Amino acid sequence: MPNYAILHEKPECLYEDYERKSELHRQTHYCPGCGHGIVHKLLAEAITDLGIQDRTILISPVGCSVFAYFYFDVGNIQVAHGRAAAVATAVKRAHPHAIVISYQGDGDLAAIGSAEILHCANRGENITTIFVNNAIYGMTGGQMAPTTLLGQKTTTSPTGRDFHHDGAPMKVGEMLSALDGPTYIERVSLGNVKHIMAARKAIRKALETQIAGLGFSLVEFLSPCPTIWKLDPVDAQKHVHDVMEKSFPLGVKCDRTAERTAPPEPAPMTRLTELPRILRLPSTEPTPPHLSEEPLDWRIRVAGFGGQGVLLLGQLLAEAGMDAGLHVSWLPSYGPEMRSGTSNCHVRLCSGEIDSPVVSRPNALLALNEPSLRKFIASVEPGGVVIYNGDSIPADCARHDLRVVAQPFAEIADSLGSAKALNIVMLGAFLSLSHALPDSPIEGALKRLVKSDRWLELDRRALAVGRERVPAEEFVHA
Ligand SMILES: Cc1ncc(C[n+]2csc(CCOP(=O)(O)OP(=O)(O)O)c2C)c(N)n1
Ligand code: SF4
Repeated sequence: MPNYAILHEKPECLYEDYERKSELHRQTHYCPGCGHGIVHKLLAEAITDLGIQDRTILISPVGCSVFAYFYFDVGNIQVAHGRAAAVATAVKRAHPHAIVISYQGDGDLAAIGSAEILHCANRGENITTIFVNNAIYGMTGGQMAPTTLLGQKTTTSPTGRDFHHDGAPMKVGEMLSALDGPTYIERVSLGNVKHIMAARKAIRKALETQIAGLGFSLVEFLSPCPTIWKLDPVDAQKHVHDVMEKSFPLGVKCDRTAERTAPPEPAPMTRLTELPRILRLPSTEPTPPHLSEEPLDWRIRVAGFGGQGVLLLGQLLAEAGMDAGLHVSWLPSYGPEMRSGTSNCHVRLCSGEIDSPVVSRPNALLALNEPSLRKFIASVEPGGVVIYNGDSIPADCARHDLRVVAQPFAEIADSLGSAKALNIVMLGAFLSLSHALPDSPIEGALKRLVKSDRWLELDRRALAVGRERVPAEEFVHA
């Protein structure tokens, strides 16, 4: 009997139960013998052992590893194909103390995301990239990747990759190391146990590089994809060792850790709530509600047709909110048409930090037309505000738990000089009803965003009329 115990235990950093599928709580979605599973384990162990689980943010784009967030018990962001390095940059800059890891396949990193990774590495962003090179697009069924080997058959190179037609396999590790920006890049392999142990060390070194603030690190894994290669797991691993390692030499491609130093600690950001906001408002105005003790959290959806000024209305709210010292976000969403397509935007005005710019449960809806009212009214939070450009709310949309104002705002705007000022009349109505913002930041935002004097004058009148038409205390239940 051996005098040691074999432990099958997961690193803390992996969830105990994977909730992706109710019937498969202990199983990942990876094929048997897939390299992603091994890389996940090595990465999870390193995160746990280095004690960084609570501050790790894993960025996974599209590819077979798209479900990484079901497995890693860390902060997770799932991003569009190829965009991991760009998102990782943003996250790291916004949260310098987080450990930010982008986890990317070769299709993702070396094809669609090649520009992102190149510039991220060149800027020396202090992030770590886990690059899983299986020489193929796995998730989409086996198309040729930039790293596909010469002669390798794929669905898009059925007779084998041909140098004269398709160029040479891209050596990402060497290519990025030729830049001065990166600090540490190593190519490792999952081709046998000895190499897996070396890969284990490389992940740790890459993460330690980031923890020490020394800049960009990347580990490239030569990784088996038995399913698409049409090999059994053992032969696929052998293929990594016997074939892939010949085309992609293993080893450290650059290690500048000894010559790099961490930049000075970033100064803590002044929180907007700590700014002397009262100085920024005329002293004659009453203290607006957002400066009172009450936390403020306006989640506003503005919706209508393109050309109705939907986005400008949202921008005015966000700009004015910013001037009033609030945390704000403005997220436009529109179709490809320049005119008459649907258009809407999400606006948040908060006294605290904003968790997400997406407003899926608004407490205010400004609907500039009927289709938008129909589309969004059900999502408004009970007690929320609805301002609707129409004589009355259609009976089948009625809700009795909302504060609703329905008026022919376009006609009102038309009587002032142009139906196009509809958005500003509605803004006035909303401000009057909600007290969301005081006058002076709104005037400042109007002056900045409305460039022509003629329109500025008209919009000022439209704002005033909108306020008058909806006195603060007046509202109806639809
Ligand atoms: C913008 C965009 N283009 C194309 C796709 C289709 N697509 C999904 S995954 C993938 C390639 C995945 O290959 P790789 O990054 O090597 O990861 P693997 O699946 O091999 O792990 C492609 C082309 C997509 N999802 N989004
Ligand atoms: S297709 Fe390939 S990369 Fe994707 S899970 Fe299966 S073995 Fe892994």
